[in-house]
Amino acid sequence: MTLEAIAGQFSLEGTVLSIKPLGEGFINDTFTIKTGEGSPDYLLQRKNHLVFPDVPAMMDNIVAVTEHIKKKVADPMRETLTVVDTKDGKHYYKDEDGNYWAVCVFIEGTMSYFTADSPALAREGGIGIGRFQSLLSDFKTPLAEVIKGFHNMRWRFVQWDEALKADKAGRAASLATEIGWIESRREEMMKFQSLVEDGTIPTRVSHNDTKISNILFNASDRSVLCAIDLDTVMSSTVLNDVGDALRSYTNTAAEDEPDLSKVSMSMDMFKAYIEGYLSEAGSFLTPIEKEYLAFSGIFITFEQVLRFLMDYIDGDTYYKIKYPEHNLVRTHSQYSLLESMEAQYEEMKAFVKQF
Ligand code: GN1
Ligand code: MG
Repeated sequence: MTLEAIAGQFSLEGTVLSIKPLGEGFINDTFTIKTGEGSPDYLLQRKNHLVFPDVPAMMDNIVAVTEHIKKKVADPMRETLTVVDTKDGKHYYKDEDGNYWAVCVFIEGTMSYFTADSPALAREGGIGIGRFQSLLSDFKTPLAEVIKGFHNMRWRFVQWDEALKADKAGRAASLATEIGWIESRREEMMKFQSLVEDGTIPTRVSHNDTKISNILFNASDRSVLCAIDLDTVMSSTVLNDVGDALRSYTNTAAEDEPDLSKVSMSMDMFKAYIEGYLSEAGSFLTPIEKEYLAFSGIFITFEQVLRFLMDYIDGDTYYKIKYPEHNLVRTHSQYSLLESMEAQYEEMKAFVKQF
């Protein structure tokens, strides 16, 4: 089926002029649909149903959450995503090959970034996620768990142990050092997981994939507009959002930078992100959540090292790769970031304490 025919399934305004690939998502394939003057442009996505086993439930989550946000903001068409239904009223289209497709309105006058180039941008990013969580703090509808145990370290270690045992690509023997990075931190990470499981750290609606490229900024003044890529919106802890954002905004290099001397955690970016975040979220966070803000960056960066390494061990089945060793390079790069965070942990904690 052509992209034009797929786009034709949705209730679009205007005439489709072109459909072109966009962006660098690791999971889904994204296209921009341009229409004529006077009608909006759109984003068309093929949702990866190997990663998201229940796309209809995921789309229900996204619609529920965005409708909730729309009721509260000044400009509902810009301050969150707008899902466009198919002509027969579904939030997705399933094609003849079993692929799932979804469309949302393209928001004009916005920018997105792959790395934070200034503390001001990091501060805005923090405001964006703090506001997102705050807008959803009274959201009561149960949300589907779109990916089982997404940031659940107990489950990640179950997968990890299985991956090592299966050793599908025959790579484990050559990875003793990297495997050691994971094992030496298992206990520390599980300790945090226990606090989530016993309710010490509360569960709230969170985004779960808050890297900077998943946030839109206004092109005019680089102020934050909204969080996009809502595929992983679920109940988890807000610390997962902060942690994943810290992993992204504070990194002085790209996530897959092969030159490890370029990779480190920027304390300036950390401070700016936390300041922005707490200006919105400070009012609803519990003291224990605040206490773990600095650790959240370490937790999610560790998880990312584990996930990239596990995918390499599995034979590169989850993340899209651009070259054969890509997942291993990502593993090393994220591990350098993790070590840099660990080295600056006391300073991070001391900064958060002032709030
Ligand atoms: C994926 O979907 P995307 O590209 O925004 C992944 C995140 C990882 C990220 C690493 C559903 O994000 O969890 O942190 O890659 N999303 C999923 O860049 O696994
Ligand atoms: Mg995503």
